[in-house]
Amino acid sequence: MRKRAVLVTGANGEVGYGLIERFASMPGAQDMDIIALDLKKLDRKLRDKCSATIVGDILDKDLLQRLISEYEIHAVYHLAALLSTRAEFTPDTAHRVNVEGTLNLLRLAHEQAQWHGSPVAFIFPSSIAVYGLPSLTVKAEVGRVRAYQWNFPTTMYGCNKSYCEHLGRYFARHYRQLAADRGVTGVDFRAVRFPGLISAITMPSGGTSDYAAEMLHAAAKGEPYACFVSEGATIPFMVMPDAIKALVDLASAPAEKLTQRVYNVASFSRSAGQLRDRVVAAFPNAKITFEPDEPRAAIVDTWPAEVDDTPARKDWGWNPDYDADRAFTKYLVPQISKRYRK
Ligand code: AKB
Repeated sequence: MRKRAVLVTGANGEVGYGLIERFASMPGAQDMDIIALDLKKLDRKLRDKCSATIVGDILDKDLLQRLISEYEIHAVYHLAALLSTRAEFTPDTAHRVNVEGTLNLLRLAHEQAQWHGSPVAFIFPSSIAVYGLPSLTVKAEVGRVRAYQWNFPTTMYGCNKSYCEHLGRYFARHYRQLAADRGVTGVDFRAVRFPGLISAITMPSGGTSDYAAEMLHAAAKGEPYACFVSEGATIPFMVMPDAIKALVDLASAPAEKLTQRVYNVASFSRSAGQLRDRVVAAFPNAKITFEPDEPRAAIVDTWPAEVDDTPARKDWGWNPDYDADRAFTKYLVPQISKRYRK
């Protein structure tokens, strides 16, 4: 008999790296096959934690069909995506990867559910990029934004994530609604809207919130850093351990507890200047300047300064382990210092 499998796409990315590490340490890990799929060969440190590491494209339908034939997939963590800055340079490719790739995975989840007869959890990282505030004045006025407010994305990535949230709801409740043999859709779609994520272990690439991590890693390496947003640019952030916690906690929440399929999750909001102050406090020789790249900075200005994550706290007990103080003192600074210690 085939073991129950969890498929992680974008496994070599920042979130994938942390998620596979977490899966491997969970009780019962040996009872679950971890299938890691990425365009690039999986990092050596992760390969031995996975039952299968597949170098492939989520746009390759033949590959996905082979996964359906070989594994009994009960959960999909679909992390593969082109992030907001990279997506602006290649919007058509971003649409294909971020939307058509997601559609392919939703179809895979539906087909798997039909084969083994139980729901397939489809865990999806959406983003604060789905929001679009029209000006800094409005951004200052609106304060903590709720999930249904200001859903006017200003980037291809934000449009992609917003549409994929709707696709997930569609597959969870309406897919094949006119078919004679409809059956159950079987796709248990659940999403969190991530803020800017900061990892001490990996470096981000292609995001517009990357300046926080770039600043910190540069300081730890003793390299100068020119920040591409202004000192006052403020958005919510979260360190990677809390991002992994959010995905795993949402996935394990009883379905009857959930009143939504898409949730805001928050940890701490800080301006780029406040982040600089914390970085300099930890690395006094850090050379951090502010040289705004106006178009990229303007994207960050459309994202909310804070989001309201009350529904996640009420429905499935969301509660971050790291506020700003603990993020720097207990995770970022000690881990990054160890990473770059000469
Ligand atoms: C990005 O900057 O594109 C991402 C995000 C905010 O979702 N980190």
